[in-house]
Amino acid sequence: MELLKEIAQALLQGDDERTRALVSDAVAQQVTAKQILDEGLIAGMNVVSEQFKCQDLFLPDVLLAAKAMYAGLEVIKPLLLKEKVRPQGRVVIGSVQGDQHDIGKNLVGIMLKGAGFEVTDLGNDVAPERFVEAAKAENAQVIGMSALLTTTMTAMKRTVDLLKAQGLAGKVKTIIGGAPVTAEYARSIGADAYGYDATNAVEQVRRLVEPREWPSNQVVK
Ligand code: B1M
Repeated sequence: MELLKEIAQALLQGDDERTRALVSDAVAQQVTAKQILDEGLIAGMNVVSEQFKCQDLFLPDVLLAAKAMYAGLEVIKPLLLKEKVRPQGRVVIGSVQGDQHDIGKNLVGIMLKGAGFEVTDLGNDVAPERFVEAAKAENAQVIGMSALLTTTMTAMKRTVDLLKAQGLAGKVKTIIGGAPVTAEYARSIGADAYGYDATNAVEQVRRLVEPREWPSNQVVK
């Protein structure tokens, strides 16, 4: 759809005002929030990623693109939250230590809230100790960790290990995700689940909090 391509283009140009306006137009034209997200905003961010990788774009351009992404997200957030139902469980989320990327993590938070979960968002650069302390303080069933850098992924293992060391493995479940993260990696560090996108993260968290027993190392893609 032409309008979705225009949204991706506006994001690529780092034009937050135009992104916001085009996303509002799309909403007015009854395009679903999911389609706007997947085929407009995320599609645009994927092109940003490609161009950043081959140095056609530089860090300031990526920052502007992120700002435009947030402008668009602001418009569709109420729609993504609309189906909120009774509380399903409590989840603590954050981007792992050393990681400043928070767009994907925020999307996961929005989708979880939309699905009826109570979410405590610890922000970014979250140390393993903070994840574990917050899960205990909030009585959360699940810790959700996001990482976008291969260098920060290792902090996920440190959180899983810390839970084990405190005898909380299996009581507080873990789900991990982010561009460099895979189901295989989740399995290898003993995380309970892997989410390949924000919608899938909700499905996985639902599995984790279901009253029936799931094997603690179950990773389902
Ligand atoms: Co950076 N960055 N960045 N960046 N950045 C990447 C990740 C990179 C792949 C770009 C590239 O080279 N093509 C590369 C990483 C290379 C690597 O490690 N292999 C990179 C780099 C190198 C860096 C810096 C080191 C650059 C520098 O300073 N020289 C630096 C690091 C800063 C730090 O964190 N310490 C840096 C900085 C930045 C900005 C600040 C400019 C900005 C972030 C702004 C922000 O987040 N507020 C930024 C951006 C925007 C990107 C790219 C272009 C886009 C990321 C994004 O928001 N995507 C990114 C390229 C890429 O990812 N391919 C890149 C959209 C978002 C919706 O997708 O976050 O993947 P994503 O989330 C998805 C899924 O992964 C999943 O659901 C979401 C979709 O529904 N998901 C989960 C995410 N978390 C989940 C958790 C779950 C489940 C699913 O369960 C809990």
